[in-house]
Amino acid sequence: MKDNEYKIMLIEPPYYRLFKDTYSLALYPLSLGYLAGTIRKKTDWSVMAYNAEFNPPGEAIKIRHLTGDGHHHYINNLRDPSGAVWRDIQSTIRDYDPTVVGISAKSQNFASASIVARLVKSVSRETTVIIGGRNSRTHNLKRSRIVLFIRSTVKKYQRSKVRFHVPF
Ligand code: B12
Repeated sequence: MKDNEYKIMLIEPPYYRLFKDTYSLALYPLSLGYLAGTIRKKTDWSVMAYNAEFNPPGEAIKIRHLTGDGHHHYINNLRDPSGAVWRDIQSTIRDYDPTVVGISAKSQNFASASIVARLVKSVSRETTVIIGGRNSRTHNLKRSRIVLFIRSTVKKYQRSKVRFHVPF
């Protein structure tokens, strides 16, 4: 870790983008906005909110694609973490070089969130990974070696005054 330089990267994992690289969430993820705002207000950490579900130019999502070829793309992307979408995400993580990564997990993107966590660890094993969000508790994260819960992270980085309100 670099001296006195704490950086947190908040990631919205890809979901529709795994069906087709030009499918996109062309919106600022509200969860990351709230978290980034709180971190900026209460700490001196640098924060980057990274919407990995966004990849311009976007195009309208077609149900026919989601249930046809798109579904195969989705499955293949989950099976092969060396695909273009993952390489793009990995290089963004590498460029920012975060101390901590927070990943926002929902039911639909949980498998993707797990791959993103592994990508973080492939860039640097030193980086702490936190998974939070709507559905982070319904999966058995305790057994996962890549995940440290927010509580232990807050303890570890207590001097940075990071505080999150997560209902564990
Ligand atoms: C707005 C919304 C959308 C918007 C998003 C707009 C945007 N700019 O972000 C749109 C319309 C795009 C959308 C789409 C979808 N959505 Co939606 N959406 C919502 C909704 C109504 C609010 C989410 C929100 O922004 N809340 C406000 C933020 C501030 O709260 P939050 O996300 O919960 O985040 C807080 C905590 O969870 C936590 N947190 C979140 N991430 C992290 C990460 C870390 C590290 C930590 C520590 C904490 C943390 O801290 C945040 C701040 O307090 C919820 C229902 C709800 N009432 O929550 C459904 C919901 C999240 N959506 C859902 C679904 C299924 C979808 C779609 C798959 C629907 C579809 N079939 O297409 C798509 C997926 C899109 C995608 N690309 O991934 C489900 C997810 C199911 C689940 N339990 O996980 C929900 C819960 C609705 C439901 N009850 O079914 N959605």
